[in-house]
Amino acid sequence: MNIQAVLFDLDGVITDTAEHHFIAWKQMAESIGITIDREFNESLKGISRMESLERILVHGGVQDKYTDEDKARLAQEKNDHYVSLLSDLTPDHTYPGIRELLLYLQERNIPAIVASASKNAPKILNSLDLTELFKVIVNPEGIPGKPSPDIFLSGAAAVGADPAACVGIEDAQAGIEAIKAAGMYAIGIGDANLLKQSGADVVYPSTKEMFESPIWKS
Ligand code: B16
Ligand code: MG
Repeated sequence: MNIQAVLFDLDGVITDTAEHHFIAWKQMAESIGITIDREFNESLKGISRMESLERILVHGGVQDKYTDEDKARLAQEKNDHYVSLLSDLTPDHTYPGIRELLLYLQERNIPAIVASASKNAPKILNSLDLTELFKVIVNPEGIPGKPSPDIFLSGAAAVGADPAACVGIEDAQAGIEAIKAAGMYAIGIGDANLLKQSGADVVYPSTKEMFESPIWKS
């Protein structure tokens, strides 16, 4: 495959912020009497902030109790807490093989793109000292979230790449579905059973094995 661009999910692929999201959502949920656990948190991976809040309200059986204004305030509270937890993030928190893969792509003039649902992506990339290695960071504002293909299609369009010649990398089922709906080759990171169900073309247990894969040389 002659790769024209590589699109990276952020949370769960470039670094591990799922735990930070979990701590912040758990505290917000508890403040309105809802308990969430790590298993439930799995269903929030790759899902936008407001959609995550909706899922938590449904989980607590209170989806009709809050106005749009209340929801905006709850999401803001969660995000303020989440951002405060991110202050300990350093380049050492980058997953193994990611910086090496980005340098490898840069040497070959293959654009690397961030296709994340997170509005905090620019902040996180700065903390990891990775901003310069990406050609484009897709702004998810106003774009339909994963599993819709839009975030990935928008990233490919920004560098004029043919989606069929793009590779997408994701840790979440919704993200793999989005990559496949965009017509791209999908690399999953994590649970092979789960991610293959969503259509992943290949799955690696971690980013370390992904970087060592012959896939980049083909
Ligand atoms: P924010 P990804 C996603 O990032 C996270 O997996 C998901 O848990 C989070 O709710 C979403 O970003 C929005 O993040 O609240 O920072 O805008 O996996 O698409 O990189
Ligand atoms: Mg992710």
